[in-house]
Amino acid sequence: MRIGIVCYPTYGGSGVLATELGKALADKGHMVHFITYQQPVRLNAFHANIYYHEVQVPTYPLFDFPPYESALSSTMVDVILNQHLDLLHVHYAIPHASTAYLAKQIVGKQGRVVPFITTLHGTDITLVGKDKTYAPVVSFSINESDAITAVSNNLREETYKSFQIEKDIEVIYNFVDLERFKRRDLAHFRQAIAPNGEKILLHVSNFRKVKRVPDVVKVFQRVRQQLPAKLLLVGDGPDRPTIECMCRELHLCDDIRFVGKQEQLEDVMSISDLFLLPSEYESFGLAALEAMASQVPVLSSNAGGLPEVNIHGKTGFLSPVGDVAGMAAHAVELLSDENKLAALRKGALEQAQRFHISNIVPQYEALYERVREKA
Ligand code: GMT
Repeated sequence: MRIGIVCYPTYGGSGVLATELGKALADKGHMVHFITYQQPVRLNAFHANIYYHEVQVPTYPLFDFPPYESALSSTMVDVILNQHLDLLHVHYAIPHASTAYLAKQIVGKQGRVVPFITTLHGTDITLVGKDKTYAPVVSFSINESDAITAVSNNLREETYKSFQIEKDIEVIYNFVDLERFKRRDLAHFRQAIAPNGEKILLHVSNFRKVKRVPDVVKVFQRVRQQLPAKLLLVGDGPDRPTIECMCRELHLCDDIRFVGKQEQLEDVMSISDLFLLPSEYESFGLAALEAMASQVPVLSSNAGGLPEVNIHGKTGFLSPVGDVAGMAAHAVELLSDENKLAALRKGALEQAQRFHISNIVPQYEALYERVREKA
């Protein structure tokens, strides 16, 4: 098939998922056309079946806000017509679903029928999409999608609660490439981070409020009082300056490393003992899944779809949002007992296998076939 993928090209989970999906589809022989304003971060190697179309947004003195949506719709139209796309798959409803709707109408006038699939990822529904400034457009464009998917049962339910959706929303979970996120022995790397055999805790995010990164530091502070440990903070975002201040105030600078945005996430995962994800909300928690694939047990909140991924007592532990003391107690319990840690590491890998890329990508392909037949 000739598939157009529209996503945010940045480090966020929706862009990562969309890019990995496009790469997997290309490996299976489909022609994949990415349509974004920047090269997606994980689209970092040549592939004969992958094309990248950059959305150009011309500026003009009249525009306080250059009309990105119009530029995106026009680029979609151009790619649909010139690359003979069979369908569009847009990731993150805002503004991709409404721009796809517009592109579909435009090519329809020229006799081309191109269905579009909208995948809901999380904050496009639970945070931004709900905002009354966007809600009518989000609701309309989801309903106009030829198929809708959500990345967890929780997100599916949240979407039905927040919007008047008249269509079926199919759950297709996030996935992980177990070959890539395979735990490897990187003793030299581990030695560089934890030279005295300290335990390594890890957090990966975009440092937004919804991630509750201050909770990560508070949990680490409690753990550090009990045993020698290091904390790796991967990613970057608006809360990072606050977190840096917090580390200084708590005199934890020697034990906390900010490693910024990392492309070789699998290496960082391979040297870690525990993954912390105390989010206020998480539709799925792709980073937690990647940690589990690397045999890193997860201590997370029980918000949103996290209980569908992180199984309490098997792959890690769940705690109520903000329960820093509970999370720290679980961390100390695990890090002080090698047998328990080993059992959870095994459980984490077993659970990750359920979400193996080879189980999930065919679900998207089957959906594409159904949508194409109906169009
Ligand atoms: O986590 C973020 O803030 C990024 C966000 C995105 O849309 O890029 O991630 C969302 O989509 C991921 C992929 O489907 C999910 O695994 C994340 O749980 C979800 N984030 C939230 O719901 C907060």
